Parts: sequence; C-alpha cells; structure tokens
Amino acid sequence: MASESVILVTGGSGLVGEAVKWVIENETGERFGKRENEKWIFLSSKDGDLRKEADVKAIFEKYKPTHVVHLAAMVGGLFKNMKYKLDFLRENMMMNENILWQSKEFNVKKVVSCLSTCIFPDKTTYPIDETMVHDGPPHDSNFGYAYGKRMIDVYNHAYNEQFGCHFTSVIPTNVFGPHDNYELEGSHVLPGLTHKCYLAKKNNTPFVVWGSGKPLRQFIYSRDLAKLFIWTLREYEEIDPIILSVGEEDEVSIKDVADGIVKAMDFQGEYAFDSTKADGQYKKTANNAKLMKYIPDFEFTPFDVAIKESVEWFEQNYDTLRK
Ligand code: NAP
Ligand code: GFB
Repeated sequence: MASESVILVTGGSGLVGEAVKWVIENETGERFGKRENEKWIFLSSKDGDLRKEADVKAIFEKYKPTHVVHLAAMVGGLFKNMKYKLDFLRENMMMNENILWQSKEFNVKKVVSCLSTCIFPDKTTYPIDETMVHDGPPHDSNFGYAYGKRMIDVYNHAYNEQFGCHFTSVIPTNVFGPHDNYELEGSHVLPGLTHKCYLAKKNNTPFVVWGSGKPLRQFIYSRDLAKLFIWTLREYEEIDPIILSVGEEDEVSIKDVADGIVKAMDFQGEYAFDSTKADGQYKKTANNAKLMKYIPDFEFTPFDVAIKESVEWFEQNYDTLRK
C-alpha cells in the first residue's frame, strides 16, 4: 500500500475486530503492526446498520475507504444457528450485498471478507481444503449461515470478472479470545463453556457440557487470526479464499476444550455431559497447507496459553462483556 490507506474494518467491535484493533495497536513490527501511511477505522453497528444500503453508502461517503476488512455478520454457535437459519442467511446476505456493492462503487482497492470452516460440505473427504467450498450441501444445523457465507466467494469472482475488483476472502476455523460473545445459549462452545464453568465455580452449581464431548474442532486464537487477516490484506493477492487455521494435528475434542477451561479456571468440581443436546458436525478438519506455503514461519499461540489469556480477560471484564 503506497499512499495513505484508509482501512475500514466492519465488525470492529466484535471478537475478531477487537483482536485486529489490539494487534494494530500493540504490534510494533512492520509485518503486523500499524504502518505510517495507514488509517484504521473500526466500525460497530452504532456507525450504521450494514443491512441498510443507505447506512452503508453514508459510511463509505464519510470514510472513503481504500481497503475494507469485512468482518460484520450475524454470528453464533451451533444452537443459535439451528434456531435462526433464515435470519443468518438473510441478514448476512444483506450486509454482504451492501458492503461489496459500495466497495465497487467507491473503487475500494481490496476487500477481505470472512467465510468459516463450518460452511464446507457435510459429506466430504478429509482434510478439507479451499477447493471444496461448494462441493455439496453444508451440515443441516447451519445451512442458512453457510449458504450466505458461500455467496461471498461467488460474489468475489463475479465482481472480479465483470469489474476487475480485487475482492477476496478468508476461511477461519473456530475462533476464541478476548471480547468474545459469552451468551449461554447463542455463543460458541469455548466462550459458552467458559461462562458456564465460571458460574459453576461461583455458585457451586453443576458444570454441564452439552452433547457427547466427542466432536472434533480446530481453534484459532483471535489475536493469531488478526495477524493473519492483516497479512491477507497486505500480501495475499488471490481472489480464491484461503483457510486461516491451526494444523490438522492441533484438532481437539470438545471434552479437551472443557478440560482446558477447567484447568485455566482452577475449577475443582466435576462436569457432566448432557447428551440430549446436539453434537452438530462431528468434524470439519481443515488443511492449512496453502497458508503455511505462504507464511511458513507463522507461529500460533499454544492452545493452553490462549485459553489462559482468554479466561483471564473474561474474569477481569465480567461486568461489561457480552453475556
Ligand atoms: P461477533 O463477535 O459477533 O461480532 C460481530 C460484529 O458484527 C460486531 O462488531 C457487530 O457490531 C457487527 N454487526 C453485526 N450485525 C451488524 C449490523 N447489522 N450492522 C453493523 N454491524 C453489525 O463476531 P466475530 O466472531 O468477531 O465474527 C467476525 C467474522 O468472523 C464474521 O464474519 C464471522 O462469520 C466470522 N467467523 C467467526 C468465527 C467464530 O468462531 N467466532 C469462526 C469463523 C468465522 P455490534 O458490536 O455493534 O453488534
Ligand atoms: O462452537 P459451537 O457452538 O459450533 O460448538 P460449531 C458446538 C459443539 O460444542 C457441539 C458442543 O458439539 C456442542 O454439543 N458444546 C458443548 C457446546 N457445550 C457447549 C456449549 O455450552 N455451547 C455451545 N455452543 N456448544 C459453528 C457453526 O459450529 O461453528 C457456526 O454453527 C460458526 O456457523 C461456528 O461457523 C464457527 O463449531 O459446531
């Protein structure tokens, strides 16, 4: 990026957006830290409702971004997805339509949008890679969210072919870290279990893990993902998506997650599984070889260190965090 770059981050007040803000403000190196000629703007829904074209147009007129990191979305864990499939599809489609169209209208040089490893085909071979996004229907539990997200990739190729736009996307695996959403019903597993374990310890009540604990997941620490987003914005030139995940060898079970949280919180009690609750996808093992080819020296934060940092943030910010 040569002359002054104005980088608009939608969803700047969320889990991933706050991590990008943290990295830009705390990293000093040239690779991930803020650069001289960059102005970073972090949006929340207070700046405008991205489902509304007029709001998005006003945001672009106000900031005239040269680059966009598009994180804003309706987001949630398995149980919220199962309950609100149309909302996930429709709200995210509206936001994506408005952001990409205004980015084209305002000649934004590059847009990086966000998919998810949970949108891949349910019936698939493993490990999953970037070429498989559209190779079959997603898991039924989140087909609304999944198809909405897949359309970003379709949009990106159509904008590139018709208007030459440089719109691309990344495919993060499950993300966790400070500023997560800790709602007990709608959150993802790691923040949900963090909150449940905290309450069990505080109130001496049972700590219940939903499902069998057997499903497998790869988790990426939000601050590691943030660095990879900044790298993607600056260095990644393809239109095709790129998976941003830890390796297959770092896949853990939901029980491993519960054990990790118990250890980080020094919870002395027992926990039980409520197998009447859904397990969702058994696994969605993603291959990060494409990323490692581009940035072979990238170091992921060890899972237990990342959980410890996240739990400490949770305990220090309990009164004000999303729950
Ligand atoms: P999050 O914590 O729920 O944050 C969502 C962000 O989007 C917030 O800043 C929110 O603003 C904003 N937003 C939502 N609806 C909006 C609207 N109508 N108008 C304007 N802004 C709106 O989500 P996240 O976990 O950071 O997710 C960021 C991106 O990563 C999403 O695209 C998500 O699909 C993707 N992703 C997440 C995960 C994960 O495990 N979390 C995994 C893979 C991919 P307010 O704060 O004002 O509500
Ligand atoms: O993060 P999560 O809700 O979503 O994880 P997915 C669900 C898994 O964790 C299931 C178990 O196996 C649940 O049975 N689990 C155990 C819990 N205790 C809890 C709990 O207290 N809360 C939650 N939420 N789960 C999502 C997609 O799939 O992945 C989204 O539905 C999104 O669209 C996200 O993309 C990244 O990993 O199953």
